[in-house]
Amino acid sequence: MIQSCVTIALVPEIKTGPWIYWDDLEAGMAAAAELGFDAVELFTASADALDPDRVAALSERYGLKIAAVGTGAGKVLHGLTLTDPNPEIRRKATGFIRDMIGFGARLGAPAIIGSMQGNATPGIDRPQALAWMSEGLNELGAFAGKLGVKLIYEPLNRYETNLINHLGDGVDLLQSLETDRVTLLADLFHMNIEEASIPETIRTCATFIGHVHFADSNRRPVGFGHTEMGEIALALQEAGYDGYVSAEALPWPDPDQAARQTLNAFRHFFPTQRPNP
Ligand SMILES: [Mn+2]
Repeated sequence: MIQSCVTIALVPEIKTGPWIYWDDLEAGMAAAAELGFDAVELFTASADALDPDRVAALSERYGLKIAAVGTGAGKVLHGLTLTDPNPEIRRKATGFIRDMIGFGARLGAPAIIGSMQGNATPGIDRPQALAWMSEGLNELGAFAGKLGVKLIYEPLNRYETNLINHLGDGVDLLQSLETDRVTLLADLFHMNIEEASIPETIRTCATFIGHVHFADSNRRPVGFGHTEMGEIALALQEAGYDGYVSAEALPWPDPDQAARQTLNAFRHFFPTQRPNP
């Protein structure tokens, strides 16, 4: 069953970004539940920014699952990536993500590695950077497995990383790992920039896709851009994808309308996916 999800950003230092609800966990969850979302995805400053018991209690109260937790704050706030040439920084990046995996696992939620994958920086060749990333993913994937959760790796568009920009290359990377606990994130905004055909790529890579970021061509909520979502939604359903489609989209024109637009789009494109439509 494909389920609907909406993002909540809880990092005070970050004022703009592709998240629908902002700053107040309970208000965001109450609004998401009121509209009828199945789950929320959380973007927090660190693993100890929220008490997992409190999140679990809110999850229970509002009937919302925790779909995933983002790790991007490790890069944005602390400059940590898995591919930094400095081994001390790579070690800290791994530790930051390890803690986030632990936090998510308390809620049954996988952690997402997006911007913390970093880049092949000047002077470092891409194979070396990919080797460092594989090292990190192997260690972190095994750790996630021990805690009973998956780890989600997200290919990003060329303006955000020079490592993996296509889902197909993400599949090759995953197949080269020692761990089988890592899945791919299909972010429809990144894919709109990079893939020749989003539906075709979804069909080819379907068994590796563990999470979907649901956004239009311009990162606005689905329906506010020019991505042809019908074929994409069909490809996900025909491929038997049974995870979340999570609105990692700009809060345009405002969080409430962005959330409504997303849920309307979800119900339109995935009409048979909800038990109680
Ligand atoms: Mn994303």
